Amino acid sequence: MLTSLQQQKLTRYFRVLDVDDDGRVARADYERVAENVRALYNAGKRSSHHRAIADGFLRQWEALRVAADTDGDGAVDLLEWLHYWDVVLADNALYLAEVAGLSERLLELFDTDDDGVLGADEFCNFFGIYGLKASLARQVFLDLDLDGDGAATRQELAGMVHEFYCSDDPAAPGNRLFGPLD
Ligand SMILES: [Ca+2]
Ligand SMILES: [Ca+2]
Ligand SMILES: [Ca+2]
Repeated sequence: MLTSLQQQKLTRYFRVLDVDDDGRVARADYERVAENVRALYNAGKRSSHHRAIADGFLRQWEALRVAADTDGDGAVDLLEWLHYWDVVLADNALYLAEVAGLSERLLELFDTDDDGVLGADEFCNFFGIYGLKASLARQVFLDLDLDGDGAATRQELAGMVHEFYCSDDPAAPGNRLFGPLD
């Protein structure tokens, strides 16, 4: 069973992924994010780099669709999404794969200066591809950067992701990984 804090956090995450704001997470949302990442990297529309980015996002979408679109209508609605996470968070192996995947993906996509950590500007890019404001990203980053060194390491990211999914402490900074809760 998801706690009410987990439901709030996962609902926030759902709203972030629903880039076109139609109340469902679907292929079109992932395509839009892939396009934003392409623009961020300034990759040409037909370049192999663009293909690799787009393919990566479409693979993610396919995996989510197969696992979470239980009524088979080609989109994941909020109830399907919450049910999916209820299952994943109750299964240690599934959970570990998700968490490792998310923090690795954040570094892989956004550590553009290749120093192995996410800086504030890189974190802003992460929010940016979902159409979220840089000012919000900076505020969240300050919050997450507990030791104040201006960088989020792989280990810190994994900790935030873990707090995001699992913490039941309303004050845990990782709760706001995808922005403030309503
Ligand atoms: Ca959508
Ligand atoms: Ca569905
Ligand atoms: Ca970096």
